[in-house]
Amino acid sequence: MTNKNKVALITGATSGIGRATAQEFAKHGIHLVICGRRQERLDSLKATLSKETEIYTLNFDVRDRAQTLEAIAGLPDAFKTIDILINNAGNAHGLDPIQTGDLDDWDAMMDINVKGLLYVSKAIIPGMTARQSGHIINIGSSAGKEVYPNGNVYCGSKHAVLAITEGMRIDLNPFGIKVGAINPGLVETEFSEVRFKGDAKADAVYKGYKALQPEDVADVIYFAISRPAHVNIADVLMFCTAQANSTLVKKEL
Ligand code: NDP
Ligand code: 8X3
Repeated sequence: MTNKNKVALITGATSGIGRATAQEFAKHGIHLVICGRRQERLDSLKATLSKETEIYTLNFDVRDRAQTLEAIAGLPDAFKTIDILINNAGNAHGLDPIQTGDLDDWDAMMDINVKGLLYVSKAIIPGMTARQSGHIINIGSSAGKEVYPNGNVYCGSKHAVLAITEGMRIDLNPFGIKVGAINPGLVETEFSEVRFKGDAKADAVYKGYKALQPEDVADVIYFAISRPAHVNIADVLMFCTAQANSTLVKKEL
């Protein structure tokens, strides 16, 4: 199915999976609303991708409900009709046992990964239901299917993303809106730098094996949005070959 000239809004487009998805979508002529908090990165991505498609940047923090709703409501006419929503913004904050976990980390993960995804969706779904068309892809995680040691709250936030995805698919079914989740395992992005707050521990996470690259996930996202109208990719779990599950990764050190 051609998506040329459709409009996609991608949260977390300043880095990693979101940026790779913007790059992939641009190749196919999809018009893009790229979102994030780091304006200089949005500007530089816009400068590059404008050679291929129409780009609009939106700077907001998904934790801020009013800012999120206002930013999306204020989109110019050419970008207002969102056909495809990629709910990708999110991160892990910390990797601590529940008894010593940091409350600010917990707030960040629940506020960004769960509530932020809901705020963005709330701003966009009414347009989709009115038009009786649309496609929403939520970026979950293998951590949404399996809990691992010290993953407690991050895993909880991603389990919530999967439950919300299923709820969206049920409630939006009468409107013909597609909803699905793409759930990667380890992907080499800035994810671990954020999780470990710049600590050197982050360097070890992707050493000794070939992790998924953000482009690998973007490929699958594009595959999902380019199926025929009657096909909905509801749920994908993807790992790099070296990873068998959340705790078993074959490393050569
Ligand atoms: P990155 O850290 O590379 O990218 C995270 C993106 O989220 C950035 O663009 C960042 O933009 C945005 N973001 C973070 N917090 C906020 C906020 N408060 N408001 C708005 N935007 C925000 O990580 P990934 O690309 O790896 O992560 C993308 C998604 O993929 C996340 O949902 C993550 O949980 C999921 N995932 C990642 C895996 C991995 O191993 N890397 C595996 C499975 C799932 P900015 O800072 O500019 O606001
Ligand atoms: C990111 C993958 O294994 O670090 O969601 O939780 S993991």
